Amino acid sequence: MSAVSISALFFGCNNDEPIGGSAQALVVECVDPGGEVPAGEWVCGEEKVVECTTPRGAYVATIYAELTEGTCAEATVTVSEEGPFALGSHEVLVTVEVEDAEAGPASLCASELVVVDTVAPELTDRLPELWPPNHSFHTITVDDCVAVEDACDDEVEVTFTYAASDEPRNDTGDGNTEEDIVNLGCDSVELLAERKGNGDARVYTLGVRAVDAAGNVTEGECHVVVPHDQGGKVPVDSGIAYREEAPACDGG
Ligand SMILES: [Ca+2]
Ligand SMILES: [Ca+2]
Ligand SMILES: [Ca+2]
Repeated sequence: MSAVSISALFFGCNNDEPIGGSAQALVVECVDPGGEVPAGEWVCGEEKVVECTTPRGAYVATIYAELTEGTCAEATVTVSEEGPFALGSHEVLVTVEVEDAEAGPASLCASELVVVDTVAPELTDRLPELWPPNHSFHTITVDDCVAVEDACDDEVEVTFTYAASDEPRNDTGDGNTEEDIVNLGCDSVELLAERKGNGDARVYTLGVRAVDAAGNVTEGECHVVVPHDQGGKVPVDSGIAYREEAPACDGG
């Protein structure tokens, strides 16, 4: 009559820190009174500014803290936070506890750590294709059109700024439609799958603007191609024939 529970087989693997050298906890190195700190290292009491390297912030390896009395051999120093340190300002405190002393841990020093993101997002054109050229509308989102990378922010805001075509609205050999770019919004647009039968492929150009949490902006563009045929002919961007502006977008 014994029931064996196997519900505990799943044990919390929710560690989503990047694997590798950058994901390390902040460690405090004790320095005897009057001792030397390696050049260029962060010393407790000084402010430090670091670049954000993951969506969780920055990792800092070591802070050096100099004792005011006693020796490191008989003291234990600890740091108030191990990181990662999110974008913004942090006060890092170092406390010291001396072996066999009556008193408990005492505050030794404090430093301000400022995590900044100075690098704008990177955009990569995904170059989606519309096929067949049967004069039907396709909804293209910013995600369909462009890939965004930012070391610090994994929720970069990306919006369309304009949409353009390298073929006129209505020309020879492209059917007889007047509206080829419709419902241009902040994050999607509808584009007509058509091209001139006597042309070199239609290339729609979509202006995109990416803004990360720190306010760094990248302006770029991506392209949606309606090939001339499926024979592998390289699509030619013949330059902008006309262009529609996107509405102003919040935060964009
Ligand atoms: Ca950034
Ligand atoms: Ca047309
Ligand atoms: Ca063309």
